Amino acid sequence: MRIDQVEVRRVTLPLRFPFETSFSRTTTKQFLLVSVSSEGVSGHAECVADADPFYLPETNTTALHVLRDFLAPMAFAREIEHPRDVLPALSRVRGHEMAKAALEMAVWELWARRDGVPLWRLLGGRGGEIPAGVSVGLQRDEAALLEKVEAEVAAGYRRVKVKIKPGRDVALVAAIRARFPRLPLMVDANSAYTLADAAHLRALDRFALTMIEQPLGWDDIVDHAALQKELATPICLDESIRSADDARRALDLGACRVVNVKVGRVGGFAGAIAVHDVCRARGAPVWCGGMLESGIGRLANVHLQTLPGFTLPGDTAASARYFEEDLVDPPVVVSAGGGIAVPEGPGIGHAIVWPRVERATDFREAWRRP
Ligand code: OSB
Ligand code: MG
Repeated sequence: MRIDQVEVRRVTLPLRFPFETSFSRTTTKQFLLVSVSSEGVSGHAECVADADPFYLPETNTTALHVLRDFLAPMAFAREIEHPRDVLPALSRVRGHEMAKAALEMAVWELWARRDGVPLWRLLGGRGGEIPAGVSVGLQRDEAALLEKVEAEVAAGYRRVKVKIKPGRDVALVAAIRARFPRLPLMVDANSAYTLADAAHLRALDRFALTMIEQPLGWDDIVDHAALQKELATPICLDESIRSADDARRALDLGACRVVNVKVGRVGGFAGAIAVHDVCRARGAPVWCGGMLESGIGRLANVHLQTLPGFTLPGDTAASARYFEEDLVDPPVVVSAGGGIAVPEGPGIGHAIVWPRVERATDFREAWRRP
């Protein structure tokens, strides 16, 4: 297959509720939507870069630049035998995993549509249902946090993750645990601590958390290995894992016992499958993270987590938690039992509502194969 055209739109969607982490407070979701076409068939994928470089270094602007000036030309230059060949074909570009992933995932989506199969089939997963977990941002105070957790538990989510940062950690976790003694509960610090906080973080060990996500530096694995020796609670790495090699090094060094897989953070589906395989071979569970995606990226995450190593609920929640109106129809919904149905239709499996995409688009650019 040869790619005829790559089109990028910049899309802005208001979030129903601000999402606050240790590194920022987000009120609108702005992302690039990448579409690739070949012989009249198109595939679509959402880039998980943000407007700012506060989670990882890429931004929507760097992703646009790298896609236009490097990745699209490299992709045009090749005959693609299988979507798994796209990521290796882009390896001359160092880093920029989110930009690579958007292009790569769009090719997988195109391929699945062309073959008339759901993405999960192409990825090697299975149909049915996946368990849903939820990520709760920092709230105004303890009462607001407890109310939020209560609502998510009532909605059926099978595991709750709460964001923490220094000064807003141990006491909040103690309060949630007192109210929900058996809830599968974890915390995510988004790199808000240092190794000097080891004794403080050890205070979390008494709450039977399933894990603590990315407590230390966004690009660190060495300090995490030292911290894991001090903690009974398993460490899960997010930001630090940008390839299967990163996952191998982190697990072999003892820097974590669990890995959060975000397709966009590891260069696309091929990267995500490779991370999954490395972890599975080492007996380490993986789960699928989230980036406040619209339904397009959200459904890609649903398909990914049908692979067998995804043994824990991820951060894939219902569209309605984020958006008044999602870009896909039907939106992603969570059943009373906390399950998300895996689509059976071709590609991501739900229809993209193009008039809504057009209304939310403030910029677009397209490049054709020379
Ligand atoms: O660290 O997992 C994270 C959102 C944006 C950036 C980083 C993270 C998150 C989340 C939200 O935790 C997950 C979601 O609900 O999509
Ligand atoms: Mg995280």
